[in-house]
Amino acid sequence: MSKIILITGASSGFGKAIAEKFAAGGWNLILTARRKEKLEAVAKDMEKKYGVKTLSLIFDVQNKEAVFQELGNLPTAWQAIDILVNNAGLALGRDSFENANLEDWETMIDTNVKGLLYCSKAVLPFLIKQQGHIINIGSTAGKEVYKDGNVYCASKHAVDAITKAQRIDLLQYKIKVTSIHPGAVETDFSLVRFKGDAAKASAVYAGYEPLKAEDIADTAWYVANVPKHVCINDVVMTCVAQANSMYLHKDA
Ligand code: NDP
Ligand code: 8X3
Repeated sequence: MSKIILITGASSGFGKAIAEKFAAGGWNLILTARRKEKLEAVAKDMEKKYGVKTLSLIFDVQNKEAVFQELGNLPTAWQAIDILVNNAGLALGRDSFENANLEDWETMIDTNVKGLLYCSKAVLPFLIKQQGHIINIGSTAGKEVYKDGNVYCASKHAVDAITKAQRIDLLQYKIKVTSIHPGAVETDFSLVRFKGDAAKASAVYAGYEPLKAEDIADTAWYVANVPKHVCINDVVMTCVAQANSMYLHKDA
């Protein structure tokens, strides 16, 4: 029987690339996001290209009731989840502490931190049965704080801490817990961060070759396919132009 991966935030970027990587490997997919049309297009494409089964669930990870309703009551055939990828997340704004918008802060905390907690908790009974694997998508922003990154960085530091806590608390169930912390990757991330300002978003990736969503998918595939007794705890990955959150070399 095919394995099952549940990927949050699968309508674009890393989530979509991870869906394709695992579908190509024959895995069935549970895909979640808020944008129904985009998510269902990804699901259809995966079914058509790779002949895998998909289940698309439309909800906002910030909505506790919706998360538990959708993930806590999965159809029986979809409950045997082998991997949960907590990927749904975003940055909003890049402003100094005194200028930053409170609603942006709340949305980042509610999505990146509380959403990840709700999704993990909702599917934990299934993961325990399956001796499954949780892969949390952090960021280099979760390793070092950078100027004007305040609450986005804090939310990703929380992802790092939650990953460590899950690994400790879930040892008894033989659940693997891995975090992947990428540096700059060209996706819709900056477009969302800068609220649709395409010029500002593309400037983030100018003058160097950033990572691609497929690089993150390859890493997720790697950490998911090591031998049963091995758990990759923590992966920090950047493009060659980047050393960490602070040091990025752009060609003139
Ligand atoms: P994208 O904007 O392309 O993808 C974000 C995904 O998250 C979308 O599928 C979006 O779906 C989903 N999402 C966002 N908010 C919610 C919500 N409230 N409820 C449900 N789904 C939600 O960006 P990336 O692929 O780049 O980002 C994926 C993850 O990677 C994020 O956690 C981000 O912080 C992290 N990251 C990104 C880096 C980068 O440079 N790109 C580097 C390091 C980490 P929808 O809008 O349809 O709900
Ligand atoms: C996304 C990468 O550098 O914008 O997490 O924080 S960065």
